Amino acid sequence: MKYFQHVADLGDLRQAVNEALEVKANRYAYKHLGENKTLLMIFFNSSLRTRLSTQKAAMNLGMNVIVLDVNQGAWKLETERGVIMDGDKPEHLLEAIPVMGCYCDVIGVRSFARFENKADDYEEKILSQFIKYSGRPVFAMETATVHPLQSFADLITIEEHKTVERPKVVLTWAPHPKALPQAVPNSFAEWMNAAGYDLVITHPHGYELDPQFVGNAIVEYDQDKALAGAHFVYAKNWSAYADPNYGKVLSTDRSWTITTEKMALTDNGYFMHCLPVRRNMIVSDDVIESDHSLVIPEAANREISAQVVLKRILEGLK
Ligand code: AN0
Ligand code: CP
Repeated sequence: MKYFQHVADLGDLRQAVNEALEVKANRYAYKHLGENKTLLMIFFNSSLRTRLSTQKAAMNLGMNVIVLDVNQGAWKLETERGVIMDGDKPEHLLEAIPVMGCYCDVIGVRSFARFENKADDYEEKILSQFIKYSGRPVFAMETATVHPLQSFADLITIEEHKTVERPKVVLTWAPHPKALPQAVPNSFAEWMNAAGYDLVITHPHGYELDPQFVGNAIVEYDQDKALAGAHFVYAKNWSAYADPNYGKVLSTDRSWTITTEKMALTDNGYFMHCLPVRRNMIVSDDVIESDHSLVIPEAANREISAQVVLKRILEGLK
């Protein structure tokens, strides 16, 4: 594997989940695979889980790791070609990327949607330049439109907890004070569709996601109806995708917050969220602290999803 952005990059998904469960049972079995190989993780945005879990995964494989926070200590980067660089940005991405490629064997990129230009975001302008100019395998650590390491970890978590072959999984929008990307819900929908689960997406009018990610999911605007009989409830806020409101907050309606009353509508369902989460906006204290909350197992599985991805990339280098 050379690039990791979409579920299809893994090939057979059943096989990938089995590989994840094997890695989880014996995570040091490949500790020589990454010897003398260097992972460079580039962060244009903040992170707790992605940074720690991906570094841990790389260390399990024997890799060396370099982490760069672009906004802390590096030169401020210009990303537009053709700009007269007489402003506050001393370096251009077009030099920075090949330079970064000189010092590593694999690159992970975190670069959120900027909400300045929908086409730039949905064409993955930043990630695609890393793919084009770094000369290295590149994987997404949440880019403008996707967060595949998270969705892979979520899939592993569901596989570990499901009690029926084809669970009902509900992706629900929940309120948040600031505009957040669509990357997490986009990928979650993509991966749940690929897994063949019974996927229902619920959100207020105006929060429709890009149809290429919604796929075969049922969209239900009544959250209570959507939650009925759910085995897994995946809450997440996102900003509007549809024009002319791209990147805007259209609602902060707290009747969409996941509470004990909402969870009572489900079939003894589990609560899921990628974290970080704002308590009592997205989810009540009681629900996130309940024995049916999977937020910590999901975070733990980030190490596993990253390790499978890095393992496959390293195998591709040989
Ligand atoms: C980010 C988001 O919603 O995409 C990262 C989630 C993993 N969340 C925030 O910026 C709070
Ligand atoms: N879930 C997730 O990716 O968390 P971080 O933003 O902390 O990496």
